[in-house]
Amino acid sequence: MLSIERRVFIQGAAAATLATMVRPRPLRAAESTGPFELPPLPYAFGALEPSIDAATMELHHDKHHAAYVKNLNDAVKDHAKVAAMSLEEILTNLSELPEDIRTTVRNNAGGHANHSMFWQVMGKGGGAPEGELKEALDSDLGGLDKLKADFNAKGGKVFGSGWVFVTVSPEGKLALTSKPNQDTPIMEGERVLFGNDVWEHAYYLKYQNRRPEYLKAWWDVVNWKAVGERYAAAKAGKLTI
Ligand code: MN3
Repeated sequence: MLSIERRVFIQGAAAATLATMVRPRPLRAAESTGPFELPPLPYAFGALEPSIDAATMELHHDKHHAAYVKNLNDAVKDHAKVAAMSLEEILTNLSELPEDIRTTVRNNAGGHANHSMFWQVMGKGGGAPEGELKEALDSDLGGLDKLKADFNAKGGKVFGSGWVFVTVSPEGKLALTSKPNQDTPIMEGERVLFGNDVWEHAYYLKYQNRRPEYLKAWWDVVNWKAVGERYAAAKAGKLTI
């Protein structure tokens, strides 16, 4: 015969099991079923208004970025060796990946890396470049005003989807570049200091076809503190994506 304590325990355990069964699963932006996860947006969807509207941010993070993560997880599902690699390792070793998943992984690992960086380098009240970062912007890119003009001109020339990036060498030297689709300078062994997404999904709801207006407004939400931290990390050899 069961002791009272034991019966209470069993009843409690059964109730707990039932509760687990009927409780709805928590809703998440992306149901992650693989090694790669969607990083949470580090601010509210509306935090970058009016430069970037809340609806664009929600779609861009919760749908577009989430899709890159899901597609990447699906692609590596039957490739344990690739699934065990870091995002950075994958992006710097694309030519060694199995051919049947190479293009899918290129697009979606690139998209995952690019957007993970993108959320991080934006924010409200991002201040101004300081210290070594400011010195490098001045000496390598002609200062912030010239950088903005050159960066926006490059962004305006990207045909279709792509990104504009400022890369940073291990010595802290900066350079301006653009890439098509979800490619990233990481694929050539370089490091990305920051970048802007010029695909229409990044701005179309608010700016429609006026990409130059979006490019101009975007500078108001660059988080220079975060960029400064990435600059220091790059010089310390610790910047990955
Ligand atoms: Mn995008």
